Amino acid sequence: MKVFYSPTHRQHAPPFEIFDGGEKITNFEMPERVERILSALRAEARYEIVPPEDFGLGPIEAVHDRGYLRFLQTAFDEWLAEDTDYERTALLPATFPLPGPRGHVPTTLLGRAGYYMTDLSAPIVSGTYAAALASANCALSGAKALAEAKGPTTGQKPSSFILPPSSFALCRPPGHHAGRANCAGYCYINNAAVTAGWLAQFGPVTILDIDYHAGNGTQDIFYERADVLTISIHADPNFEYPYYSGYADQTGAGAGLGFHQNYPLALGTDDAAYLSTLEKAIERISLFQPAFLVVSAGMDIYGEDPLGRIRITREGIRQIGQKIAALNLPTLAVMEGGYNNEALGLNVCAFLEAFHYKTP
Ligand code: OKP
Ligand code: ZN
Repeated sequence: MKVFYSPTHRQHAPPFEIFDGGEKITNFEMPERVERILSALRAEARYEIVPPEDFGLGPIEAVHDRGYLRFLQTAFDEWLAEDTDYERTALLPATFPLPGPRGHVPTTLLGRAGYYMTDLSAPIVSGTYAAALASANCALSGAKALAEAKGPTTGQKPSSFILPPSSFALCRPPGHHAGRANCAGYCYINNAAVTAGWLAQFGPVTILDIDYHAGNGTQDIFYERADVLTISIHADPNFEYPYYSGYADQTGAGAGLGFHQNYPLALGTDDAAYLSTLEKAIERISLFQPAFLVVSAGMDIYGEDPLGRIRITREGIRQIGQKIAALNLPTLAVMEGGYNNEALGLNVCAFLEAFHYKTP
């Protein structure tokens, strides 16, 4: 299986995040995460680690607001250019707009920071934009590998393979909390959404988000679209971040009504309860009959995750992978969260196990 990875992620290493209650802590979303995954994958011969191709801004601008992307690109340097004497390592806003009409985008840096940054867990540092672009390119490269293997014009599966093609994008920073015009929760560019938007030119796409946290950015981006079915299984937002999105009654709007589905989970959910929820999600996907599946693969569902509060075991993660692979769709897994660095590599390997391309 091809794994798309770029060392550019290391340029994004925020020195802190502001946690619950305002505590300033070491950022959970650190470079070590993907370096650990990479070494676990390298230990198994069946993973081929390859660098991403550069897709340019086209596919990113197809799902993100241009003003927002421009802000991501220039905010840190603009900040450094300002004449102030306090230490500037990671940009965060201190003001936020109320929901409602967002007509005015302020021209000042701090005005735009509050406008485009919706919480305190997505600080912008000097290398954030470069790392976020490389991360999106990893996902797009993984998608291109699927589209090529599947044959974009005929839509036929290559007959010489037992399983449909699959690939893994070792993305960092993650993406599923990034909305059309905002960063949040360690996410800046929505890698899965960019990729699904790009794949949608070849046929209907499903994004299945199994990260512990609701994929609110993905929900936002495709909420009114019927060609991309978005599904998220996650901790109930009533008690967990991102709090305001991910509820079961949020099912899409306009042309997209019925094409978004949330499956909130109770505190302490175990393997059996999780797997029966996953069955329902899989039934919904089968009904939709997508040409491609993009999995937002967060490993923070793991019982020993420092941010997660459900109790999925590594064996459970393996079974989740098996059930998803049994859909028999060309599948791109995109890395999202997962913060138990010691366990992360083996958890990813367990998830990917059932997706291996088998030639007869
Ligand atoms: C990103 B991903 C809540 C603090 C929230 C942000 C979490 C972002 C998770 N106790 N901090 O979905 O893994
Ligand atoms: Zn998460």
